[in-house]
Amino acid sequence: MPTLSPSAFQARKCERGVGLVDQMQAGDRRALSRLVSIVENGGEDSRRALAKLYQYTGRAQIIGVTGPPGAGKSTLVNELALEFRRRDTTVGILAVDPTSPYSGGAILGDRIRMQPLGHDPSIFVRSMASRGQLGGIARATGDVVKVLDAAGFNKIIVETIGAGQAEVEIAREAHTTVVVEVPGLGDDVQAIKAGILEIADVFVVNKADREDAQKTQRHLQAMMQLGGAPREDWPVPIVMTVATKAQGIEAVVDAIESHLSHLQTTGHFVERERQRVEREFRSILQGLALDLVQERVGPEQRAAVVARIQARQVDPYTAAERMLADALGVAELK
Ligand SMILES: Nc1nc2c(ncn2[C@@H]2O[C@H](COP(=O)(O)OP(=O)(O)OP(=O)(O)O)[C@@H](O)[C@H]2O)c(=O)[nH]1
Ligand SMILES: [Mg+2]
Repeated sequence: MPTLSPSAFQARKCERGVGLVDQMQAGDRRALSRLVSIVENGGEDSRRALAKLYQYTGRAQIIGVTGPPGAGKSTLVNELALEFRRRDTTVGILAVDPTSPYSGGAILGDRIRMQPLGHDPSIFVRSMASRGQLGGIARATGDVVKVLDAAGFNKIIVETIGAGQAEVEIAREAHTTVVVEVPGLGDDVQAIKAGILEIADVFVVNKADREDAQKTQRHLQAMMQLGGAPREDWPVPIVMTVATKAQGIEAVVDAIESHLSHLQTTGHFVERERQRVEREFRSILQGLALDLVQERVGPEQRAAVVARIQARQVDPYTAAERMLADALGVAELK
């Protein structure tokens, strides 16, 4: 068998990624799964596939579902998906792995819990397996969302645990963020993370079958009143649910749909999209610049510069400018 040179091998793989986009557009589910994996792994294959499918994106409503561990997010997402299907809406679901990549328990848990959806071709479920490097998960999640968007799913639900920076970043990418709270996490206002108010478009108090659910609802109301005028003129609704009994689910879906119409009729939708596209373009530019430097400046040379910065022989601003200029083959950046 003739062996391919690394670059020819690379080229063939890329072509395959691009060909998969056509197959996916034609409704091929396996092509969709493969594309999701390619994009999750990142790199050149992923970039090419994304470049090809980008033209088909921008149609789905992206819904973030976040909240503390064990709040019932997956149970809720499962029910939301079923309700969307009853309304003839197709749904892609991404569960961002809340645990370390070594345990695998939560991933399996999510798969099993979401299994009833697995047989419906209008629902696609995927768990993001690994946290990867810092910030990597946010990048990978955004890219997989694009694949699902291009595949034509009307709603894309992304489940994350509302704690770290990556989750906040993912929430910023969503059109509508649902924050799930549960009763009994503590009675003081501090127990509900302050940052959560900034990202919530819909509050869900899940496990409303438990004592103190009303108290949690009152807390959220009080916090929002303290927060002043509603952001984007949207009064954030609080919906009580018992996800395990499918109670309150219709009200959550109604709230998600109302939020979308609100964004659209007020012009906030277009503005959010503009900000998102700009952020994304900037981060792609940054990534490319970094890749370029890493390709053209060897690791020893980069390490030497880091050592000189550490020894205060050069400042990092000047060093970065010089290194980028070197990589670009120009005498000076400005
Ligand atoms: N009593 C009660 N239990 C619920 C409710 N919703 C979910 N649960 C239970 O809470 C537990 C956690 O549910 P999950 O849906 O896995 O919660 P999660 O937020 O996705 O969990 P992580 O992804 O691990 O953070 C499960 O045992 C559910 O059966 C509810 O409304 N009431
Ligand atoms: Mg979960």
